[in-house]
Amino acid sequence: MSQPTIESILHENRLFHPASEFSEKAHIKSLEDYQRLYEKAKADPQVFWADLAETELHWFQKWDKVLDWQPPFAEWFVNGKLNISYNCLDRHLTTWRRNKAALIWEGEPGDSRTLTYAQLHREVCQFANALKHLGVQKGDRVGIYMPMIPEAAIAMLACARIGAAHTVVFGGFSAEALRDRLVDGEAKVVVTADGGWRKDAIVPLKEQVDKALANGSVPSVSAMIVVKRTGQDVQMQGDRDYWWHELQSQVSAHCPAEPMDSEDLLFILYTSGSTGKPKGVVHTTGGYNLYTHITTKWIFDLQDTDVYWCTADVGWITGHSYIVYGPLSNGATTVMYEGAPRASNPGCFWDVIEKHGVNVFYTAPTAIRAFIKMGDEHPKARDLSSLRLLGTVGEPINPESWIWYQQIIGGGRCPIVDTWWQTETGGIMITALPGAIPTKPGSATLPFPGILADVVDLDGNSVGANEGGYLAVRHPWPGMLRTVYGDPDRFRRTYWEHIPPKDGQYTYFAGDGARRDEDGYFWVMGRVDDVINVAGHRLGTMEIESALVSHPAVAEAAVVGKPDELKGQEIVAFVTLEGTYSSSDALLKELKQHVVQEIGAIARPGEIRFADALPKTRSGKIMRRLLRDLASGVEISGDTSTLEDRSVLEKLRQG
Ligand code: 6R9
Repeated sequence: MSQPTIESILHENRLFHPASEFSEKAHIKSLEDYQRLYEKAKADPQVFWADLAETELHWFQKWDKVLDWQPPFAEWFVNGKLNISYNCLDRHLTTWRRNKAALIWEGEPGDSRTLTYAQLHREVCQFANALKHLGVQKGDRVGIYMPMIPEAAIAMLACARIGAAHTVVFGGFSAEALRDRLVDGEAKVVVTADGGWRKDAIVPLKEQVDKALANGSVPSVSAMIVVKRTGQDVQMQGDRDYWWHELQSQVSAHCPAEPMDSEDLLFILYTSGSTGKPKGVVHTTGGYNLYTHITTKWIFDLQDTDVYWCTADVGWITGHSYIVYGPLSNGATTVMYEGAPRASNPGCFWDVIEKHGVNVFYTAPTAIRAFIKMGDEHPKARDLSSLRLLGTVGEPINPESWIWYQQIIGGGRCPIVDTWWQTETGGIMITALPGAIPTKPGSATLPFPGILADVVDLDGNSVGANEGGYLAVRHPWPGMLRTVYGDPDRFRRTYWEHIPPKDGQYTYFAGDGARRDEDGYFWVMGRVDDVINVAGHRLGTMEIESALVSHPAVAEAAVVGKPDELKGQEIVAFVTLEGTYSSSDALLKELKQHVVQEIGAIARPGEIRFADALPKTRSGKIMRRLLRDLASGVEISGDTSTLEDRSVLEKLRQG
């Protein structure tokens, strides 16, 4: 008998076709075009990727071998030489793009800057020389702990230019979280700022780095570089700390890009497990450059006149792949915004879209739900007519939020790409191609060409249509993580052994529950760790939450299981309400009944708790394991360093 999988209970039947005006101009124009690409890639992945590597990137030296697969370790474009900073900058300088805006930046207080490709190139070359001046060499690691300012991207590109690996730590993480990551990555230099703006307050970044480095606790770090952003007082330590602008003024703007081996380390990015220390996800140069380049081009359908905006933070993989590397490799104009959705300015995102005429907009369900809660009057008061394409990432998007995004932000005319991927995958894996693939609200739709995604049971067998199971990938792809930094065993255990290898065939285990419908569309049902087992039925979180969110009173919902003597587990739902509703017993009953109506009695929450806010990670994912402990009345265990706002948990505790 095969292992238990996950049951699917919610069905969504709406289907949206791309408009023909959109498809005609798109890179991939029809479902047939997509299918042709998909079949070609499936028949011979190596030829598919090699053709793209040849036409889309600049190589100093061509590879000898496309893929060397010693499962679970992959090498792509073996012995090829390239530099991702060259592909993102230098190659555009000999074209008309030289004076095109590469980066448009908006600060939270309303200041802004635009850097052309020529200007960005100059800044990057100078900072690369500054790093060299401080002794950074090819193969070293550099920590980046920055607000969302252009210098964050400049520092990343400068590291890549000289062959130093960066490890970006989200600017909202604590000094302890920063220290752990710097120690694990053995960083030689840390780049930071005096402070950064976040939700109308200044985050004292330099002070946090001082704490992280106190008492020699990170022996590898010999220098810190500080950008003056907020102008607040900071303590510069004479033999260790340098001002960014002073270094920049002392060095030359000439710095050729170092030819890197395709498999040289590009960056480490830490992703938190629910327990234990964070994993340093390792990405290398050639495969990552190609994968982020081509996914950006086809999924965001970038045209040369587009202004493209991804609202992620550079401390998250989405910022790495889809603010910095993917867009710049394509010669696009990428917007970077320092602010976050906040009550003091409920129209902040829409202002940026109007001001810069943003055409392609990529954000997260958590932001969409926050804006729904703030009210339609804010987007409606702005001119959003420049938008032609919308994207979402980070969590499953509830169908009702999808519809709001499509109607209120997209004016009913913009396709939505719901992009499923992970830090580990480097780039987007399952998504619509906007001119080609019809969309269904809540489904990430189909795999990107070259990605052999599947839904399997724990023996590795594909499950049938509409049966729930585990999201998995059957063949290596160029953007995949290469290992966990310093811990190849953990890499093997975490990703390649949940589904036992069979006859030398390794299957990548993503840790998400999913189903494929009769059209082959993927529906992600949430993290496998969050599955709730009610009387033998294994239920994903996404569907029950979506049923709750489809009630007009509900802004956000998170469901978890709590131990129950009879049923094994009982469903507990945490719910935040739309602005105009308030909690009552009648509403509570109504919500339970609503879930029963939408998906059936099996999913009826035993308990519903109203909350002001839900605990989330810095990238906006709901941290259900904390709610699970709360609901079960046990001490909260596991890592909480990635929690965005501790007071949310405190409030929930006090009930
Ligand atoms: C890019 C990113 C990865 C996890 C992933 C899944 C969830 C991301 C999603 C989605 C449903 C989508 N996830 N995108 N779930 N639909 N479109 O978010 O990376 O921070 O590593 O998180 O996020 O659970 O496994 P990361």
